[in-house]
Amino acid sequence: QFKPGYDAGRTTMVHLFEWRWDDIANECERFLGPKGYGGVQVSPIVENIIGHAGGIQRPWWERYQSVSFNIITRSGDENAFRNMVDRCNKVGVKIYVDAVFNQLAGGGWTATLGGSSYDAGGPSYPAIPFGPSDFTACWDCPNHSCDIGNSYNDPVAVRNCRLSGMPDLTQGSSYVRSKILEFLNKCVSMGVAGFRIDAAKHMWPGDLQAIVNGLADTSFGKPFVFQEVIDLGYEPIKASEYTGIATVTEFKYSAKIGEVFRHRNGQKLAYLKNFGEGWGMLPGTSAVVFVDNHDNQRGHGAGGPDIITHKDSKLYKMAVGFMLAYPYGWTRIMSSFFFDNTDQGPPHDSNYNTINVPINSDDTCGGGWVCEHRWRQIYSMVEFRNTVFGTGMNDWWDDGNNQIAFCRGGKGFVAINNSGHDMKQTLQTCLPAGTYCDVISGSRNNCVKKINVGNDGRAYIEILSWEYDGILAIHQGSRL
Ligand code: AAO
Repeated sequence: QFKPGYDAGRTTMVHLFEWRWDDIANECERFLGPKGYGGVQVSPIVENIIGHAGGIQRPWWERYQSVSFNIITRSGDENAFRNMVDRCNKVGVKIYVDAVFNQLAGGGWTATLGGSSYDAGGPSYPAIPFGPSDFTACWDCPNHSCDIGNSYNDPVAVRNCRLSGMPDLTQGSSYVRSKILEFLNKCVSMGVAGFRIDAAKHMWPGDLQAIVNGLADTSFGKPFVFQEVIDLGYEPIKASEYTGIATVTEFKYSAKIGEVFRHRNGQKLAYLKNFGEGWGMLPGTSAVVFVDNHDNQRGHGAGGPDIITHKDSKLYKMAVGFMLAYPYGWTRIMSSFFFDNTDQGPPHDSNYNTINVPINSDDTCGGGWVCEHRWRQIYSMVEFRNTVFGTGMNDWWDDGNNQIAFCRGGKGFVAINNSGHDMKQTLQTCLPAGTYCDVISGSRNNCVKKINVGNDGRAYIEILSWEYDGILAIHQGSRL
C-alpha cells in the first residue's frame, strides 16, 4: 500500500477529474500510455445523489455523496468502468479509485443516479444495506449539532461528528468494514491498482488500518493507498498519525510551492534546495504531492489564495516542472475542466450528461476540458522524471533569489527563472558532452532551444524574462 505499482519506468499519475470512463480508456491508449504516465486517479465511481446548489444544477461534489456501492455515475456504468480498467492496464496505465466511505449522502436531495432510495434521516441506505446502527450516534459527537462544523481543534469531533451534515459511517463496526471491503476488493478483482481514501482525517487511524489490512492483493502486492489528510500544521490531527497505514496527501507541498512561486512572505526559489522533509513535510516515500487538487483549485479544502492553478499558466508550468524535476514524493498532475462557478460540474449536454473530451488537431482538448496533462511543458517533465528515476539531486545552483538550477545524477538538468529578469549563466549540467534539446520549448524532432554541453559538463543556460516558459530542462533522452 506504500507503492503505486506503476509499470517499470513510470512515476506519475494524473487526476482526470470528472472524465467519463470511455474517454479515460481512449486517453490511456492514445496518450497516457505512449507518454509514460503511470496511472489515473478517477472520480468516485459509485451511485451518488443528483445535486444542486443555488442556481447550479449537478455540482461536481454530488459524487462525494454516495447512496450505494453500485458502479453508476455520470462517468459511466460498471461495464464501461471495467472496460476502461482493462484497456488502461493493457497499455501500462494503472487506475486508482477515489473511495468515499467516511460518510454517505446527506439530506435534502430528491433523486439518485441509479434510482436507489435512501433516507439520510434514518440514516438508511437500503441498496447497500446500511441502517441506523451503522452510523456514528450523535452522543459520540462532542458537538450538540452532531456536525464537525469548524471544530478541527478537537480530534474526537473531527472523527465522530458529521462532515457537512452528512451521516457518518462507523468504520469501527465489523459489518460496516465488511461492506466497505466488499466494494474495495471488488475493485481490486477488476484490476484497480489502488485507492484515494477520501476524508481519511475524519476516520480513526485504527479503523483505517483494519480496512487496509483487509484489502486483497493486486498483481504487484497490496493496492496503493493514499489517504486524504489535510494537515498544514495548525491542527492537533497530524498526517503522521496515518503514515503507518499507507501514504498520505501532503498538502503542505501544495500550499508552500504556491507561496514560493508567488514570492509570498519573503519566500524565494533559492529556499527550495531542501524542499520536502527539510520543510517539515512527510518522508518522501509517504507523501503524494501535487501543485493543486480538485478542492483547492476552487477554494475548497485547504491551501488558500496562493494555490497555483492552470489559470496562472506560466507560474503553473514552472511549479509543476519543479515538482516533477525534484526528487520528493509520489507526484500527481491535476487535469481540470474550466469553471467560473466553484460548484459547477463538468462540461455537459442539455441533460447534464458529461460530454466526451474532444481532442483538437494540435493535441489540446476542447469542449471546456483544460487537459493540463497534455501541455508539452508538463508531459515532457513527466518523461524527465521517468528518465532520472533513482537519482538524487546534485549540483544545486541558485543566484540567492529566484533563479535556480540542479542536476539529477548524471541523467538530467533543469533551470528555472522566476526572477522577472534575464537568466544568463554557464552552469554544470552533469551530462556527457553533446548537444541537447530543451524539452520545455520544443522536442527532439522539433527542437527550438539547443544546449551545447562541453567536456566539463558545463553549458550556457539562458532563460530571458519575457520568454513564454520560465523553465528549461535537458536529459539523456533529449540528446540530439
Ligand atoms: C456539499 C456542500 C455543503 C453541504 C454538503 C452536504 O458544499 O455545503 O453541506 O454538500 O450536503 C466535497 C465538497 C463539499 C461538498 C461535499 C459533499 O468540497 O463542498 O459539500 O463534497 O458533496 C474538509 C475535509 C476534507 C474535504 C474538504 C472539502 O477535511 O476531507 O473539507 N475534502 C474531501 C474531498 C471533497 C469532498 C469531501 C471530502 C467530502 O476532497 O471534494 O467535499 O466527501 C480545514 C481543515 C480541512 C477541511 C477544511 C474545509 O482546512 O483542516 O480538513 O477540509 O477546513 O472544511 C486553512 C487551514 C486549513 C483549513 C482551511 C479551510 O488553509 O490551514 O487547515 O484553511 O478552513
